[in-house]
Amino acid sequence: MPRQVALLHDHAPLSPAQCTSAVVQTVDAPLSEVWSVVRRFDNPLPYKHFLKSCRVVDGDGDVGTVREVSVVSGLPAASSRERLEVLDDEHHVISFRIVGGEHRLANYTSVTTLHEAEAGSGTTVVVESYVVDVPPGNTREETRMFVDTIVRFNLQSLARMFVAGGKTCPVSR
Ligand code: A8S
Repeated sequence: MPRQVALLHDHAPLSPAQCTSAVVQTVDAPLSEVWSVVRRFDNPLPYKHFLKSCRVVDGDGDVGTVREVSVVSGLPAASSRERLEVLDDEHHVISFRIVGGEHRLANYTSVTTLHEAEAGSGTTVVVESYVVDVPPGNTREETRMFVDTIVRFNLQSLARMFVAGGKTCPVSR
């Protein structure tokens, strides 16, 4: 990872009660197209399939905007209230922080950055990192595995939006 990118995803200093990780996903589409999806803090449902609904409760999509999302059943969560912390259209950086809701991920902050795989390649590299408190009764490893799974699932869904004419592939076979 280039130094500039690594710095954006450096969540140190970390307390023993926190954990951090990052997921990297390539997307077979130009950066501008991927950014137009990722930058929409008010509309995460197209690629975050664990979410059932999203409602903006404050703001107009700029930094400071707060959204309330509800989560599909089967997860140890019902809802989350999230605040947009960074939206940088020039450097393709978006970051949000969880400020409330019914779930186990206290003090969650994520940073997502987009990069051109190679100049003019038409392929985008998405890097998403996070830091979160380790919930009571869980280990760091358990927490990392749980959150990595959600983030990886989201980024894989994002990548699938851009294959086969923009349609998500069916899961059945
Ligand atoms: C995101 C990332 C995460 C979302 C998690 C990790 C969450 O929406 C889900 C389950 C939970 O237990 C926590 O970018 C929470 O959305 C799907 C409700 C926050």
